Order: sequence, then structure tokens, then C-alpha cells
Amino acid sequence: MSEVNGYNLEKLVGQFQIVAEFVDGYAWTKGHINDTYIINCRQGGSPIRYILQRINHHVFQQPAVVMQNVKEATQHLRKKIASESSADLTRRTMTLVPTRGGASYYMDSAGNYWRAYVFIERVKSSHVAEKPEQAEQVGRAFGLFQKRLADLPTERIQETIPQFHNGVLRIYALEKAVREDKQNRVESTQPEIDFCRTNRGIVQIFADAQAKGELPQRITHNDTKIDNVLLDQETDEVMCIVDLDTVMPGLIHYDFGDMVRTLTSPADEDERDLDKVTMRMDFFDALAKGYLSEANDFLSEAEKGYLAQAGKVITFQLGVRFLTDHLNGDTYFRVHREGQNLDRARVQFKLVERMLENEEAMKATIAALG
Ligand code: GN1
Ligand code: MG
Repeated sequence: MSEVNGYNLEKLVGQFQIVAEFVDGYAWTKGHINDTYIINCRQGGSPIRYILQRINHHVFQQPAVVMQNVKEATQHLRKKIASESSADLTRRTMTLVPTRGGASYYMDSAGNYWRAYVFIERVKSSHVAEKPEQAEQVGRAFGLFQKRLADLPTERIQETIPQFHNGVLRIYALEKAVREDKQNRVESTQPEIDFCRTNRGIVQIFADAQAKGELPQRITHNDTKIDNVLLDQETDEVMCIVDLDTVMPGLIHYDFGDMVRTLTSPADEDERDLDKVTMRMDFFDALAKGYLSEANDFLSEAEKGYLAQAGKVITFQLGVRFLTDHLNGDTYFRVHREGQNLDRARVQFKLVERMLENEEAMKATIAALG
């Protein structure tokens, strides 16, 4: 099919420097923000695939800046990875396909921003870690990712979503949504709103530390969920880190925290059976070991001192964002069923409780490794 969701994929693909014949394309629905299409082409009789994406320009209001960052980050990472080993480079880094005019994105007549990547073959990704070793590998991969980007001058990378991790503003946005109650959902979400109000101090932790000048800005990924790590189908080796849209200067803690969120819980992000939402400390220990095996060299003592709190901060903030979006009528995170953002929020809050229970144990692990 060349027409999907009202977009003519064949025509769009034709805008890029793809030297192959279009066969068909279909939507890949896992991301919450952008639209992703997998494109099947044929080149000299052999199949070849590409990723075509429409950038959500309501969320990313400056798509050109996003693409500039993606270009800088992919080029820098490619150089680094190539200098370590040249084997399998197209599976170890993301490769942007330029437009026919040489630009990194194409804007259609309706004002949509499109980009194309080479499809990375023979890899898999998942929502949940199955073994502690996977958590260790993912931790090491993001530690290495930060390390590789450490010498990319921060001024080359711009902020794509201003105040993305500003938890204080996230709480304001929630209170605004509660006041407006556009969808009449406040009454049925009172326990979740109360949870946010009781625990709102959590958003202050990094704001205060930053105000005191304790934590430096580094180039970070900002969406380190396990889904964004591609593993080799046969060997489980980490091949590539994807989703570079939120690569920005920030705190390493949000990267570490999002790994704690997605690697230690055995439940899906929108699991309805909250008894399934637990925190697996053996997975945390493995993650911390993997991450610090790369990051120990460049992190300060102050940064390490805050690692054990990172999970609850990012998880709480994401829960606040899901709840806010539920109250606003699901305008930010894509939903596939009614109430999905509320389910997502509930899972995050349950996980925050589990993280609070395990905080001392997490501190002990980090102290022993640091
Ligand atoms: C969003 O679109 P996706 O799935 O890559 C969100 C992240 C959240 C994540 C939760 C730009 O990422 O912040 O952590 O969902 N991205 C943006 O799954 O808001
Ligand atoms: Mg993302």
C-alpha cells in the first residue's frame, strides 16, 4: 500500500535519496509522539527497508532544530564508533537519509516534517527486561552513549523541548488541568491527584541541587526507556540506541532514572493489574553496575550521590504528565484505548512507591560501586 493514514508513502519516499523501488509501507504504532512508517523497497531484486517518520510538530515545535541535533549527534557517534571498530557500522548507529536536495528533512505542502532513516535489520527491542544481564547491558550502553557525546561541544546541541524535565512546571500544568477539568475527569482521578499533591516535593530535589550548582549539564539522551535500545536478534548484544529527538543538554540523572523506571519493573507502562508493578532490585543492581562501568570515569561525586533518587523523580514526573494529559483529553501522548493515560499514570505512581521503599538499598548499591 502506498496510501497509509492519508499519506502517500511512495511519493514521500521519492523525496529522499533512496535508490530503490518502493514496494509498500505500514505504520509502526509503538511510539507515543511521532508517526513511524516502515517502508519496504527493492533494489536490484533484493529487499531493503527504510524508516519514514513524521515529526509531531506540536510536541517538537522546532523540527528543524531537532534535525540539526540529530545530525550532529549521529555524525559524532558514527565517528566515535567507527574509530573503535568499523564492523557493522550501519547497525550500530542511526543513518539519516538526506532529501533529494540534501536536507535532513522534507516539509510537505500541509506543513508536515518528514525524515528517513536506514532501517536497522536483525534487531529486536522490548518494553520489559527479562534478565538482569539485559539491564546491565542497557545501563552500560547509555553510560557509553553519554561518554561518547561528552566531547561534543554543548553549544552544538540545542534544547528541543524547553523545560522538558522541569518538574515544578509539570506540577503547575497538572493543577491547571485540574482547575479546567475539560473532560470531567477530575472526580474519578481524585486519588491520583492527591498522590501528586502529597508527593510534589519530589520534583524539588533536582531543582534545588541545580540551584546550588551541584549538578552539571551534559549532553544526555532524555528518553532512555528500554524500548529505545536495539539488541541483536541472535546474540542479545546492544547494537544501537535510537530516538535521538530529545538529545539535549541536561542532567544525567534523568537518563539513569528512566532506566530504573523501565528496567526494574516487570510490568508494561500501561499495565492495569497494579500488583504486577514491582521493583526488582537484582535488575537495579545490574543496571547500576553496567551504567557505572562506563560513567564512573566522568561523573562527579555529587552526581553519583543523587543517582539513587533519580528513578523516583523521573517516574513521578512522567506520572504527572500522563495524568495531566488524561485530564486534558489525551492531546499529547497517543492512546489506543480510553483511559490509557490514566493507566499509565497509575503504573508510574505505584512504581514511585516501590522506589521509595527501596531507596536505601539503591543507595547502598551505588555506594558500593562508586
Ligand atoms: C514519549 O514518543 P516516545 O514513546 O519516544 C515521551 C517521553 C516519555 C515516553 C514514555 C517527547 O516518548 O518523554 O518518557 O513517551 N517523549 C516526549 O513512554 O514527550
Ligand atoms: Mg522518545
